[in-house]
Formats: sequence, structure tokens, C-alpha cells
Amino acid sequence: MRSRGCRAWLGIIIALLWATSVSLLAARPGDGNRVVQIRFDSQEQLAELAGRLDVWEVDHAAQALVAYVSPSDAAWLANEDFPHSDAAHLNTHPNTIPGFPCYRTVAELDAQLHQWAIEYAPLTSLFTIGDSYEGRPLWVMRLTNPEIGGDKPVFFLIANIHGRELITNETAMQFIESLLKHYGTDPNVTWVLDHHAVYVLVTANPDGHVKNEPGQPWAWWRKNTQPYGNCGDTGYGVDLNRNSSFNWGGIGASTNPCHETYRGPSAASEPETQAIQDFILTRFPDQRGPGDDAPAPDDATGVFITLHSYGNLVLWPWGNTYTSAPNGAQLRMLGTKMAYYNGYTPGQSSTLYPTTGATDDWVYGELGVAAYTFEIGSSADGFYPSCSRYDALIEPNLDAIFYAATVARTPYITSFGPDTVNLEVASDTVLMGEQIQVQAVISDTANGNRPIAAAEVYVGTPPWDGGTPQPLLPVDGTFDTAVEAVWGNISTLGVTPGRHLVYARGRDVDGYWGPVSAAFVDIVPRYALSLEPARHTLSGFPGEQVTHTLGLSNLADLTDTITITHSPTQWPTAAPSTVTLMAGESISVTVTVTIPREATLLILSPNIITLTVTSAGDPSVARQSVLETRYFSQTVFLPLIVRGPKD
Ligand code: 0X9
Ligand code: ZN
Repeated sequence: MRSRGCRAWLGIIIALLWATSVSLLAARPGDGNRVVQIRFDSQEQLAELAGRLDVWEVDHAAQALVAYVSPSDAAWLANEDFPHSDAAHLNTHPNTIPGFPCYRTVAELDAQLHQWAIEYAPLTSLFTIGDSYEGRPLWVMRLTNPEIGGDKPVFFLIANIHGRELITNETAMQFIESLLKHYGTDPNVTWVLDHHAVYVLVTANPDGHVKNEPGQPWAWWRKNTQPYGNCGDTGYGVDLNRNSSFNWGGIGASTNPCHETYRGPSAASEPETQAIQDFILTRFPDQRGPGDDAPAPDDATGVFITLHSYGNLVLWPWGNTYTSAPNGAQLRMLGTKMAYYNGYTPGQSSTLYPTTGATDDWVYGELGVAAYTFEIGSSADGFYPSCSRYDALIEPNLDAIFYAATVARTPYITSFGPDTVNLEVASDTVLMGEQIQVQAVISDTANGNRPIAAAEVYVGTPPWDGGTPQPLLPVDGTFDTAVEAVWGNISTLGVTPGRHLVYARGRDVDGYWGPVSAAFVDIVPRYALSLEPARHTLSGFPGEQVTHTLGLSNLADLTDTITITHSPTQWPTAAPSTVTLMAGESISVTVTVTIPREATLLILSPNIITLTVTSAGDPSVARQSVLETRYFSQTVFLPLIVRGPKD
């Protein structure tokens, strides 16, 4: 574990030394800042612009970008002969945040997380992974069913690395809420939280978020708030998406503390970066060798997504080079799958513009974990989308994020496999040992339309826990197309009564199994009995016979012969030994106990027996009742005689 304190001090010292040398160059964003459109001629020019400016949009086809520039940036653009003009289509005078009630403040986000942590315990746990520069806790919520153990694959979602990207916090919150609200009722949410561990850091840059909260005049605050240079009131801070320690300090990151892409004085100089990196190191194994071209193995585990806005993009490493990452084809496959769900444009992040020190590059570069950036929303939405756009922006992302969570066990394999959709079991309840009719559609339409080759289903125990597969067959008789309707009559032999998940999945011709899709089924015992009451006490005088009367019912749809036994008895006891009941029939069972005459003399204990009724149809189906017989002794009334009128 790295020492945060030492690094912070080292960072400040370096910053002080360094700031004196660069302060004359420093742009000072503030009054006079403009949103401009800039034309570029080459990738090199794009990289140069993105390395210095706060780039909001890139239109590669038109070779133009939109950036937020300070007067000194504008002077530099003029000096460097970059044609630029005011970007008139952007609304630079929007309402205040109070006019945007759909965006919660950091305080409101934290309060909601705390409420969920209580309301949904033990499915949730909430903890801090460190503090921001200004001392705000970085809250991470863990969502998983703790009653199911084992090594759970990890999916980690973070949002709001950039303070002004307000829709990202809300997306993370809606994702949490959709899991909490649907656990136990939606079978897919249920299996994911049963078998995977989901972590969400809703506000990675709370100080930057708070800067945006007062509304007009907009802060457009992107960075954290740790000041390093002489940047005035508005231009300071470190771009946390340039501060990560993998390939830190190269292309697409500024050395100027007043620039919006300032990389910080050293790799992971910022407390937010350190907290996130340290936490991630505890959650994911290191699965990649040290070289830039060392791939993680195909069965590498874990998925990480960092939410940004805007651009309608799904991006993956590398960010610093156009060369594809060693797991490039695999990162592309999962990225393209997620883009299928949210409708965004998938691509390697450097194709937007080159960057170094981005969070996703660190997660993949350091550990080999599949890591992605989503840029939520279009240029018309900007950083403060109208609240009327809230649902439209968030909902498709919930599907994309949830997909990522479903493949977290082996994303580089599972994302290649087809999806199982419309899984249905013919009936929610199935008699134990009887077959379940299952049908589903296996679809490779989001995976390049490769033909489906197989499908299978598991009852109760999923594939990764050693469950037994049962085949599903193509409805049209042959597996040969990219979309196949499948069906099967599935055995439930050996599955215990109760509520279970049924897991189905498909495999394509290249041998990749896709993620499972689940449905609930209640296995009900074929034979069922009820015996009432569960406990019965009677008293009588020594020498008397007392009769316990119980209600016995055959709850099954079949005739059943029921054996009646009881545990050893001290006193003579008479009970029927078998009884045959028609389906649904009820009778009274009488158990007669004779109280010994000498009970008082010998001071006998009460006679307690356990009566057991057992189904002959299914000997595992049994019910019990405890019958207690007591006796009245002559001394029983004495206390009443010797007591005074009132105690
Ligand atoms: O520049 C950024 O940090 C991201 N865009 S944003 O508008 N949200 O600021 C894009 C980063 C792309 N690079 C990597 N993800 N590596
Ligand atoms: Zn961002």
C-alpha cells in the first residue's frame, strides 16, 4: 500500500517548484471563456489541441472539435493559426442547477446511498475508500447477496471523475436502484447479485461536482480542486482522467496546472486517484504482464466502467496510442456489445483523441481487467442535459452496464457468446421430479451474427458451480442460424423443493457460451401433508385416558398412504399406524394416552412424544406434532388454599 501522505507532500513540493517555472505560460480560465469550434487538419493537430484544451466534442469527418477556451487559449489558437469560431449551437447560458431538479447534489447523493444501505441491508454495504482533496468521503456501495459465498467476480462502476458531468452520477444511482428494486423479483438481477459482486462509486470527484452545484454562472468545473499553479479562482485543479499512474504524463495531458487537462505534478498525485487505484488493487487480481503488449489470459476476470459525458461513445484502451491493446479484439467485442445496448458508437479511446493517465487505461494496463469509458449523451445534451432527457439518456445505459455485470466472470470469453432472450418456463410451479417445459431464443445478432450451435439449461445450480447441463433443442430442428428458438422438457429430478433459478445459455459455432439468462421456478413436492397443531398439551387424572386429536390432510393431487409413528413413550399410547387419504382429503387422527395410576406417587414427568406422519409416495415428505400429556396431582389445588386473598 502506497503512503498517501508522503505522495501528497511530494506532489505539493514538486508543484511549488514547478509552478514558478510555468506560471507565465498558464492559461487562466474564468471571465471571457468561450465555447468555440476549432478546425484541425491532421491527427497530430487533434492530439496537440486535445493535449492543451478542454475538448468537449470531436467531429472526425468534419475535422472539427468543440472546446471550452480561456482568453489565453484563444490567443494561442490565433497564434498557431487554428481557425476557430464561437460554437453557437451550444447553450452557454443554461438555467441553474435549481432549475435542474433531476440532478442531485453530492449531499443528496450521499444521503440516498446511506438510506439504501439501511433499507436494503444486507444486500448492500456502504464504505469509504478515502477522501477527496477537500475531505469529502468517496463512498462505494457494494451490492451482492452475502448469504451466497464463494469467490465472486467483480464488476466496478465509477462516475463523475469529471465534476461537471452530472448525468453520470444519476446513471450510477439509477443502476444501483434498478438492482435493489428488482432483486428477488427479476431473475436476472437476482442471479447477478447472488453470484457476482457489484461495486459502485457514484461520485469520484465530489469537490468538482460541488463546484457545479451553485449553477449560474456555470463553473463547468471538470478537475478536482487541488491548486498547484497560480491559476486564479477558476482554473486550478488536476484532471483526474489524466492523473492515473499507468503511462502517466504523455500525450493528451497538459503540464500546465491551469489547463483543463492538467495531469498533476506526478502520477496518482491526487487523493481521489490514489483512493480509486488502491481500492481497485484490492478487488481485482493482476492478470497482465508488465509489457504494453502482454495480453491478459482469455479467462481474465472483472469488468470496470467509468462514466463520463458526453459524446454517445463506448471507449476502451489504449488511449495513448492507435495501436490496439493486447486484448484489443476482446475489448472490442465487449465494447461493441455494450454499444449495441446503449446505441453508442464503439471505438478505441485514442480514436476520439489521444490521452494518457486515464482511469480505464490504468485499470486495463495495470491489471488486464476489461475497462471502459462511456461518454453519455449527445452534443445537444452537453454537460447539463435538460431533465426531460434524464430517462432517455440513462435507460439505455442501464442495459449496457447490466450486460457488463453479467459477463464479469470471464468478459473476454463470455461477451463473444450469444445472448439468451425471452427465456420462459411454461409454469411457475412444477411438481418435484416432473419436467419443466423451457423455451428461449438464442441470438447472436449483437455478436456478428454467427450461427448458434448449442443451447443448454441448468436447474438450481449454475454452470460455474458445477450444475448439470440439460440440452435445449432448436424448434426448427437444426442449429444453423444466428437466431434460434429453442425448447426442452427439463428434468427436475434431485432438485429440492423450493424456489430455484433456471439458467439458460447458448453457444455459437466458434464455441463461445454467452452469459446465462434466468427464470424462477418453484419446485413443489409431489406429495404434501399437513398435520395440525404442531404442539398439543392435555392433562388428566392418574388412571385416566386422554385423547389428542390432530388434523391430517393430504395436500397432493394423488392418493397417498401415510404412515403414523411416534417416538418412545413411557405411558401406554394408542395411535393408528397407517391411513390412506384421497387427494385433498382430511381426517382426524386420535392418539390416546393412558396416564399411569401411580403417577402422583412416583412423581412422574409428563409424557412427551413426537408424532410423525410420513408420505409413502415420497418418504422425504413428513410432518410432526409434539404431544404432551400431564396429570393432575392432589397437591395441585393446595397453593390456592394457602394463598391469602390477594398477593
Ligand atoms: O478527455 C477525457 O478525459 C474524456 N472525455 S471527456 O469529455 N469526458 O472529458 C475522454 C477520455 C478518452 N480516453 C480514455 N478513456 N482513455
Ligand atoms: Zn469526462
